[in-house]
Amino acid sequence: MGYKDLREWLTKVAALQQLKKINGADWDLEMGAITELIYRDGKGVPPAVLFDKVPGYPEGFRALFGMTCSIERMALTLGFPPVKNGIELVQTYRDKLKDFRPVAPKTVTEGAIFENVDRGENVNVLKFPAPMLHEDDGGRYIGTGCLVITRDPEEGWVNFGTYRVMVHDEKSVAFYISPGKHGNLHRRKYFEKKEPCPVVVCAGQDPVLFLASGNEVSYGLSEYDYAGGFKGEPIEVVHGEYTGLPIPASAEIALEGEAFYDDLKDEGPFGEWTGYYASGGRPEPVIRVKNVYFRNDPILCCARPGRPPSDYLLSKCVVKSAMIWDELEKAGIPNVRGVWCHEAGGGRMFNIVSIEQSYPGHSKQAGMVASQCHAGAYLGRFVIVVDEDIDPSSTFDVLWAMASRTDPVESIEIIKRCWSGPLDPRIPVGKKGFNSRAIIDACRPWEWKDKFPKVVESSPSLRKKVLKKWHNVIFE
Ligand SMILES: Cc1cc2nc3c(=O)[nH]c(=O)nc-3n(C[C@H](O)[C@H](O)[C@H](O)COP(=O)(O)O)c2cc1C
Ligand SMILES: [Mn+2]
Repeated sequence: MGYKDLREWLTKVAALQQLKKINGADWDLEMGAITELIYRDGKGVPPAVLFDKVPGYPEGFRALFGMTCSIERMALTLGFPPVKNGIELVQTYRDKLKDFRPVAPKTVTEGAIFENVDRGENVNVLKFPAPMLHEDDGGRYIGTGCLVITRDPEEGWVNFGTYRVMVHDEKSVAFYISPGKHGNLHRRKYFEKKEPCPVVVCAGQDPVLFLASGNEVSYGLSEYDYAGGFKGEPIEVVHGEYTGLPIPASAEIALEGEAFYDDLKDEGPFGEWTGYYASGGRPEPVIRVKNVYFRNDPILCCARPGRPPSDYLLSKCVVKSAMIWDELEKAGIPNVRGVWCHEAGGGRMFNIVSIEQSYPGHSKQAGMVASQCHAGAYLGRFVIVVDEDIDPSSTFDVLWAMASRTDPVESIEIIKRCWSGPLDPRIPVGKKGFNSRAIIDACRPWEWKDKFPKVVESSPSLRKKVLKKWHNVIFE
């Protein structure tokens, strides 16, 4: 792999000229708004943004946004050769998943994460510049680009997921995990037995861990093993003193503690990935923090969800696209030519699958599975299936196929009572849980696809001939 830890990774990102350092921005709304402006209004490839000299904090206590949110930074993170565009990155990721071999983590006795340890009375999670990200947030969020690590009390496997973590006070934080997520399933098992749920929030780490954490790795497979498979070597871990949970040895910041079933406090509202404050504020379990570990000059990893595009969405869309493609193939669906989860849908609500139609019902099958497989099921909305001549990552082409190849009464299938959750902006407050899906078959109808009107465009040979003669005039 091309880098050892987040710090080496940052050096490589600086060499790619994709690291922007900003000194003096305030944790209170400025870091968030600056990141939003860069990602929504900036020109060119948006950089990773490293904030330092945060007012009220020692120099060196930094916050990093937009880690993996460019094609080049993703390829670097995943150890891929340079690729041209998003769809090629999806293809490369999917190729990797085809004969994927997870690699279990390796326990080591020392790690940079133990450079500083605060225990008990000395715990103060606000010693890090946790940002107030959006104006209507219920508090400062120390966990957004984070890993929330838990162990299944019955099955023994370790999961981590990116679940938002809000600061209540110096020694307690809230964590919000949507129903059905693995961390939620683990937590429930402790809570049902009225036992404390041990948990570690890792709030700065190798970006490859963040990619594994924020996307749907299969139930029962530890994200450590998954990330190790991408790294091609075991992730080195140390074990927390209080929980025994594995923590990345080179992590920047880790909070260790436990949650109880009846210890709840309001969490949220929080600006969410759909672009809305949908889940509001509601009581959620509190983590009582027992120990804090951090490196010298620690880097807090952040993500700022909000109205798209935002600073982590591209990477989410690429990974989700590859995962859905992989699950389609594993479900036995042949001739998938591409998958793209559009950023406007937050990588979940507007997903496109392109296939080479091979038998009657093929397109419906692809759409149904894409809407219900593990990577595609949570909070989905639309799945659009297109023919192989449509680039699923080209919004224009997808809309053209929808506009011209569908007959709405025949082409749209609705599935009811699917997996959604409190973050769904279209479900009224108090009724959150299920939503419906539209599977839009925007392929030429199978029965007469060969007789479907011919597309009006110059033949490749005519294009080539004309381009050869007129290239300079056309593109001068
Ligand atoms: C930046 C970011 C923030 C996220 N915040 C949350 C969250 O607060 N709660 C949640 O349930 N999922 C959140 N997710 C989605 C989960 O990380 C994702 O569904 C992941 O697959 C969960 O891990 P699991 O599959 O092991 O449950 C977030 C993802 C990202 C990338
Ligand atoms: Mn998981």
